[in-house]
Amino acid sequence: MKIAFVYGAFENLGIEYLSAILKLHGHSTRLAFDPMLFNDPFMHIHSFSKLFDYQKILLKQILDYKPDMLAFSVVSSYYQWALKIAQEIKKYLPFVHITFGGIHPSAIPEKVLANDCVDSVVIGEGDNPLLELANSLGKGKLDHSIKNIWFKCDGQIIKNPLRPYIEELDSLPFPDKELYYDVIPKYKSGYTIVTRRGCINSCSFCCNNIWHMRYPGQKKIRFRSVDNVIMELKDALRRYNFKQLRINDDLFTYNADWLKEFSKAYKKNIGKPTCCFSSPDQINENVIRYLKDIKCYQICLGVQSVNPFLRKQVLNRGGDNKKIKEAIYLLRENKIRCVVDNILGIPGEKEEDLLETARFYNENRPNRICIFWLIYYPRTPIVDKALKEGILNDELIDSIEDDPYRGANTLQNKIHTKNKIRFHWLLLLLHFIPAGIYNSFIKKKLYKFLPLISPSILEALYTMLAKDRLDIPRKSSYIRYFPFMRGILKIKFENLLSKQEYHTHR
Ligand code: B12
Repeated sequence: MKIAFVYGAFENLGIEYLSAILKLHGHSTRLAFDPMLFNDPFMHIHSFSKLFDYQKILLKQILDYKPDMLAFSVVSSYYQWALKIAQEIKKYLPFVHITFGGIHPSAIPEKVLANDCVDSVVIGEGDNPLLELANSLGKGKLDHSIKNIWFKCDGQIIKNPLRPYIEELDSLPFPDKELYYDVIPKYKSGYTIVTRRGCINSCSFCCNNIWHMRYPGQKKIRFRSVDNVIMELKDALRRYNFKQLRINDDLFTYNADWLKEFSKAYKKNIGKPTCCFSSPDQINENVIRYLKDIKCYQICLGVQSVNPFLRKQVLNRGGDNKKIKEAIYLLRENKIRCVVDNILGIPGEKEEDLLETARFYNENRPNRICIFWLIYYPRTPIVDKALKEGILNDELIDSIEDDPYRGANTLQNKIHTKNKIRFHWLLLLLHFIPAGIYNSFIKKKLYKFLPLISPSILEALYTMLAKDRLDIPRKSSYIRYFPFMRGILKIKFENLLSKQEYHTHR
């Protein structure tokens, strides 16, 4: 069977795992990659995104490959994009099987399957279900009883139950990196890995809640063995000689015993700089020692809010401000860059809470403050909270399920009040203004004069250009710009020329 995975902008480990298991069982796979230039959640410039629009090229690539199955990995932000491609493909290849998997379809399978262009939806961990689907299609007779998959059959929806989680993560083949590197060779320099699946926390805005809901009573987190992770990394080092390692685990520092064993083995066998995600309450002297051993140059801490009420009661997160402060100082002392993630637009958040955030960071100054506007992802607990408080209504929930990202992070949004954009600017300005001046800026309420347009372009430029920030993992997503900009313009120019030639010949 020929299977084309369809995704955009970023490297996707989920797809790499799925491709690996399919290849291991004799299927062939290909990545249909849309670079989504100027059109991803970190940088959106409408006119530029139109100029570098890739959809027609992508469609042609898919049609040229002549796949037997199209597999879409769908995060909520790409749901509409995925539907559009699937609809177009169905016009040319009406019998190709199109399946949607990943977090968005796992949250709202009924809605996703209601689209004519979607033949099946895979819920939860997709490795074995997708393999069984490919095998069954390969035999020419679709098996409608595959666990984790919902199908449409004679006007009915077949809702198969989920199988348990894969207990032995070591039994999985290593992710198929070639799938991505064939398309974007530059991604080789930053190797991406997960050492576990799942997360122990249940933050109200986070999609890990979807997994907890789909797999009730099962372990929230499963670990690969240290040996297995090191084996993958040794192999990767030999093949790609990567320059740095990006660890995608939601809470990498969780489980100090595992971390201790890993750091020792990593130091001995791999020794490349790393970056990872964690939370302030996880950071202590011990953990720092292990992070130093794995040459961690940057850690991204989920703070989300420095207001204790919002953090605990609304976001369902632990930790206190003392701990956040300590984490920032400990990291600074040990020369590990500290990036803090914060959410703007939390239900119940007041102007004073935002000023408190600005004052807190002005005092403690982490290396980088990242701001994410709260996006209500389908079926996360914070949606229910917002519904109860009248922030959302049924109609808005419907629109969120169709396209949460467009609605929430832009100026046209109906959910967040526009004046909060000024606080986004205010927190961004902290990187450019000395502490004293910044303080009077707040005191004199000068932030009221900040513009009401999104600072995302400045943020992107800052990420790309500031020298000491060159290593931010996010920056890796900008690697794709140059080769694809050139490629797209070349194709568009050639098309234009061939059209002109056509006209003159006539
Ligand atoms: C690393 C990471 C990133 C990276 C790379 C993202 C990427 N691949 O596109 C970076 C830093 C760039 C990033 C950016 C963002 N991210 Co992010 N990210 C993650 C993180 C922490 C890990 C992803 C990962 O590697 N997982 C490991 C793999 C093995 O698991 P998996 O992807 O879930 O895949 C399995 C199943 O889902 C399923 N599956 C997946 N796809 C498919 C497809 C088919 C056909 C099948 C059958 C099965 C299947 O099978 C896979 C194997 O078992 C996740 C949280 C998480 N734990 O998943 C958030 C997460 C994916 N990100 C999230 C968000 C919101 C974002 C941003 C929008 C941030 C922002 N607010 O601006 C951006 C934009 C991302 C985008 N693509 O649109 C959300 C998505 C929520 C949603 N409903 O869409 C998540 C779930 C975190 C959360 N808050 O809940 N992110």
